[in-house]
Amino acid sequence: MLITLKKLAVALAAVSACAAVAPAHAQEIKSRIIRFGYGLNEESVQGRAARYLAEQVGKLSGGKMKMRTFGSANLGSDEQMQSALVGGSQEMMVGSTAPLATMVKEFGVFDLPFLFNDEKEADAVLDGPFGEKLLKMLESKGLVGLVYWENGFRNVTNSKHPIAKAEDLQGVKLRVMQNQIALGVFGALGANAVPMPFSELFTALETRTVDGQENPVTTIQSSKFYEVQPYLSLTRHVYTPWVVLASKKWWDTLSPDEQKVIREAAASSRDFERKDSRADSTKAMETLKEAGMKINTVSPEELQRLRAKAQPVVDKYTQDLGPELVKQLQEEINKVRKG
Ligand code: TK8
Repeated sequence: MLITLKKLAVALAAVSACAAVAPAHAQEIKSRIIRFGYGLNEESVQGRAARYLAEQVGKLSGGKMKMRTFGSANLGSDEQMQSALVGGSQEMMVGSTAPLATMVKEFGVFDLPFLFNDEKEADAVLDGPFGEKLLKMLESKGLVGLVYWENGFRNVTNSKHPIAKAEDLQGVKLRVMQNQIALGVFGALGANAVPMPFSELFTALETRTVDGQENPVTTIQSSKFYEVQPYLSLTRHVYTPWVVLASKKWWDTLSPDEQKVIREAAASSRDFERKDSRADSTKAMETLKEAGMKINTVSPEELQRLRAKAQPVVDKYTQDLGPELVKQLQEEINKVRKG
C-alpha cells in the first residue's frame, strides 16, 4: 500500500513536471483570432494596455492566438460592445463599470461618489473578494469578467467656469455615464446631467451640445478634451474601474489551456496598465497645464459640502443596490484604511 502511494506520488510529480515544460504546441491551443475593442484612442492608457495584452496573448500561446485590437470605439461604444460579447459576435473588450450596471446592477456601486480615498484602496477592494464577487455575477449574463484595469479618479471639465464650490455645478449641462446612479448623483449636485456614450462625447463638447464632462486626467489629455474645454476642476469625486471582459459564448469554446493563456495575459496586463496609468496621470497634468487649461483644486470643505449634497441620493441608491452590498464594500475599504 505504502509503495503504491509512493509510486503514485512519483508518477504525479512526473506528470506535473511534464506539464510545466511542455511547449505551447503540445498544449491544446488552436489558431484563433480574438477581436478586442476599447473606447479610447490608440495613444491612451487603454491603447497601450490593449497592445500589451495582445503581445502577452501571442507570447503565451506560442503565436497561435492572435489578438487584434480596435480602439476609438471602432467596434462600438461600451454599451454596444457589451451586447456584442453577450451575443458572441465579438470576443473581448475593456470598458467602464458604469454601463455594466445596466446588466448587473451591483456594478453601479462604483458610481457612488467619494468612496475611495486613493488608488491603494481601490486596488485592494477590486482585487479582493468584493471585486471577485462582482465579476462572478457577470457570468449568468453572458460575460466573463477577467480583471480590473484603472480608469481612475474623475474630475470635471467644462466650458463655463471653474467648479470650486458646491453651487458651481448648478445649471451646467454635464455629460454623465449611462446609468441611473451617475445620472441621479449629478442631478443632486445641481448639474443638468445628460447621459451619453463616451464615443459621442468629443463632438458634443465641441458643438456645445453639453457644457462639460467628467473623466480622469489621463483621458482628458488623450481624448484632447483640452481643445474644447477651458476649465478643469480637480474634484476626484468618484473612482471608475475598467473591466476586461470576454464573451461567455466564446469563452466556453476555449480549451482549459487557452483560457489559461487569456487569464494569465489579463493578469499581467492589469499590473502593466495600473502602473502606466499612474505615471501617465502626472504627465497628463503637465500637458493640460501647457495646453492652457485653467486648473483648480477644490478645498476639503467644499468637497465635504458636495458630499453632503449627494448624500440623500447616495442613501436612496444604497437601498436600490442593497445595503448589505454597500456595507461589505465599506468594510473592505476600512480594512485597507486600518492597514
Ligand atoms: C471609454 C469609456 C470611458 C469612461 C466614460 O469607452 O464613458 O466616460 O470613463 O473611459 O469607458
